[in-house]
Amino acid sequence: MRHVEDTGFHPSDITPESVWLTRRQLLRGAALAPVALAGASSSARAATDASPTGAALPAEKSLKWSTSDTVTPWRDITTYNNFYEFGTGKGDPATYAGKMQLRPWAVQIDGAVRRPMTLDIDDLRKLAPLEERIYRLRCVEAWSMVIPWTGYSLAHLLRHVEPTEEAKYVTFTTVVQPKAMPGVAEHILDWPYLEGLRMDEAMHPLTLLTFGLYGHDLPAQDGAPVRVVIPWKYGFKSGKSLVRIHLQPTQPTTSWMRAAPREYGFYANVNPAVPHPRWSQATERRVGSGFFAARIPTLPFNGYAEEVSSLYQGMDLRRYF
Ligand SMILES: Nc1nc2c(c(=O)[nH]1)N[C@H]1C(S)=C(S)[C@@H](COP(=O)(O)O)O[C@H]1N2
Ligand SMILES: [Mo]
Repeated sequence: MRHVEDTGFHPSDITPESVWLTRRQLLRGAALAPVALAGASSSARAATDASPTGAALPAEKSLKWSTSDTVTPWRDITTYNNFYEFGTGKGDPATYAGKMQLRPWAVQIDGAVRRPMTLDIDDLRKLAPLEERIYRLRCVEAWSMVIPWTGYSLAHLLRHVEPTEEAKYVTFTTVVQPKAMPGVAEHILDWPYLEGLRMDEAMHPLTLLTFGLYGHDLPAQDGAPVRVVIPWKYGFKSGKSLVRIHLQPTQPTTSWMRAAPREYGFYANVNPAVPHPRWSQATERRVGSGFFAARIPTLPFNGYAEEVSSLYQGMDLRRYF
């Protein structure tokens, strides 16, 4: 699949991850192997709780950046996840992620910077004041949530390492812990999970380096101890459990681009105008509002057009999907 030339964009090429995976698994002639549910830790058990668990993470509430949409319940945010290192089922991350090793944890920031460094997670967290911001997250599979995230703008960290003129793109590398992650043995994607942004996207104040949700530490299944959240893009851009942030002159090839280049582009801006042949991208289902609840219209840039559309002025967003 990865040798297929990218001949440009066709609306019919956009396939939700689940459909694409089914096809890929059929091609491989194998379903995902069942994995024993041994030793699920307290963190995994906590995922079934109705209210927040884990260490409190005090933060200033941000009115400026927050949406007023009804917030998705904690239980849904922590039990309905995509984190393929733990398997492709929505419940797999909550079941298995408790085995993840979260300390010690360091994040390396390097590449086109004057001050490359490796920061311990506890120092990284203190680099800038924490804010709670309520952002939407919309998966390419057309489900969405409204989540009170805690973090600070990634721009604080990027300025701290002093990017050089060569820094045009950012690559996010996420952790691989084969013993804790049953999905890693399955070649669902090329691990580690890689994502990326253009430098101006990474510097946009909405791009959040995220340490918590609901005022508590991120549960492992939501990307502990640190992830990125880019609210105007499809959820797959939001890499979880980051270990490296690399600045570079060229556009990175992300894991999803490598897996299915005609289906997953680098930009992945939420765009209701581009339909899928079997279902529209124009609406979404809010997780937690009931499976049969009315679908709601998806907004361009996931509702953040006012803040970010200027980043793409003059670009053909059908070509750069
Ligand atoms: N490392 C890693 N990060 C990841 C993924 C993944 O499989 N592995 N899935 C992505 C996808 S497709 C989505 S929709 C969001 C889901 O985030 P949530 O489970 O916190 O809602 O995480 C993204 N980050
Ligand atoms: Mo997703």
